[in-house]
Amino acid sequence: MFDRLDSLPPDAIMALMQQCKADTRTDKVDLGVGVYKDAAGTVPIMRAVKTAEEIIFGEEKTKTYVGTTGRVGFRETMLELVLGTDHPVLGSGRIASSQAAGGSGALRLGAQLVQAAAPDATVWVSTPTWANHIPLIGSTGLKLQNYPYYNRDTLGVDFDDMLAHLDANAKPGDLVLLHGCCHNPTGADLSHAEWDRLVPFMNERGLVPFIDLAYLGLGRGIEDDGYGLRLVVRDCAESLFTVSASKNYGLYKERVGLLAVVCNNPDEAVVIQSRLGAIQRTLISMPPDHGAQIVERILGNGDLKRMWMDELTEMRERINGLRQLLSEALNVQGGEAIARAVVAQNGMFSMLPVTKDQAIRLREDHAIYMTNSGRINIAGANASNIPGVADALLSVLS
Ligand code: PLP
Ligand code: TYF
Repeated sequence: MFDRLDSLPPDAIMALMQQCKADTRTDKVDLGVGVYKDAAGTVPIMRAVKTAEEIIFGEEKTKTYVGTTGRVGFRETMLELVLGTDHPVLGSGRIASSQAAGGSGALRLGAQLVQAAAPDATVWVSTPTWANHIPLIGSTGLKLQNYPYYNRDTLGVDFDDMLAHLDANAKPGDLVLLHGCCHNPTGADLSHAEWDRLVPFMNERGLVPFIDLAYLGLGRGIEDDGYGLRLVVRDCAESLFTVSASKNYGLYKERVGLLAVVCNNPDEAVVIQSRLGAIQRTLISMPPDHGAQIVERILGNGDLKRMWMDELTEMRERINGLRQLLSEALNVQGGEAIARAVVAQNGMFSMLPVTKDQAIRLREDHAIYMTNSGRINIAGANASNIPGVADALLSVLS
C-alpha cells in the first residue's frame, strides 16, 4: 500500500538549517531557524533549567503516567505567569487548560477543540504567519483564510487594512489567530493602542481570539509582551491561547506547551476540561512530562524563578543589543527604512525586504542564511559579524 504515496518536501526551515550545517565556510552566519543562540553561537541550556533538572533527578520517585491534560501545578503556574497573579479571570473558574507537546501540540489541541465545537468556523491567520500554523490547524478540517498584516513596503503592520478585511469578510463565530508577541516571521507586533482597538472590534463582531504566545519575555519584557493576551482574556467572553516553553526556557526538544480555553462561565469550563482530555487522548494520549516538570519547579521556587527571569532578561537584552547594532550598521544611504524597522520590531525575527533571489544570493555568495521570505533570526548573529551582514544585505539590495 505504501507505494501509493509520493514523497513530500521537507520543512523549509529545517532544510535550511541542514544546509547551513553542511556549509564548510567558516564565516557562515545562520539567521535561519528560530532558536535563541548566545554570543558563542550555541543554543544553551538555561542555568535555571539545569538546576531544576538536578533537583528533579534527586527527588523524582516515579515515572508513572500523570494524565491526559498533564500537571495541574504546571498549568496553574504557567497561567499565573502569563496572565499575572492579579488577573481578574484567573480565579474565576472560567479557564480550562491542558499541558501539550510544545506550542505546536497546544495549537493542534486547540484547533481540534474548535473543530468539534464549531466545524464551520473559519480561522483567520495573518499574511504572513508561521508556516506551521497552516498544517497544525488545517489538518483538523477547519477552514483557514488570510487577513492582511505585514506591509513589505513600510515594514510595519497594516492595522487598518487588517480590521477592514476582517470587518468585510469574517463572520460571527470565526476565530482570529493572533501572535501574542514577537510575530513570527515578521517581528512586527500590534502596539498596545492597537490591541486596545482590536479587542472591542472583535467583541462587536462576535470574533473569537485565538492567541499563539511563543516568545513571552523575548520582546520587551513579560508584562509588555503579555499586554494583548491579558486584555483579550479580561474583555472577551471566549478566547483560546497557546503558550510555548520552547524559546523562553530553551526547552525545544522536551516539547512543552500549554493550551488555555477561556469559557463563558465555570460550568462550561468543566465541560471543556473534559473535552481537552478526550482530544489529547486521540492525539498522543498524554503529554511528555519532563519539560513541564522543569517549568513547574522553576515557577514554583522563588530563587529558581529569579534565576530564570535574569537569564531571560540577558537573552532579551542580547537580542535587542544586536538589533541596535544592525540598525546602526544599516543606517546609511538606502538602508534607513530597514534600520528603523529593525529596532521597531520585536523578538528574534525581522522580515527584510529581500526577494527570494536575493536571499539565495546572500546564501551562496556571502554564506548568510535566512529564509527565502527574508526572515532573519537576529539571535543567530553576533557583534563581530553584524557589520558584514549589513554590508552584504545592502549590496544585494542595491
Ligand atoms: N508558534 C510560533 C509562532 C512559533 O514560532 C513556534 C516556534 O517554534 C511555536 C508556535 C511552537 O513551538 P514549539 O512547538 O516548539 O513549542
Ligand atoms: O519558525 C521557526 O524557525 C521556529 C522553529 O517545523 C521551527 O518556530 C521551525 C520549523 C518547524 C518547527 C519549528
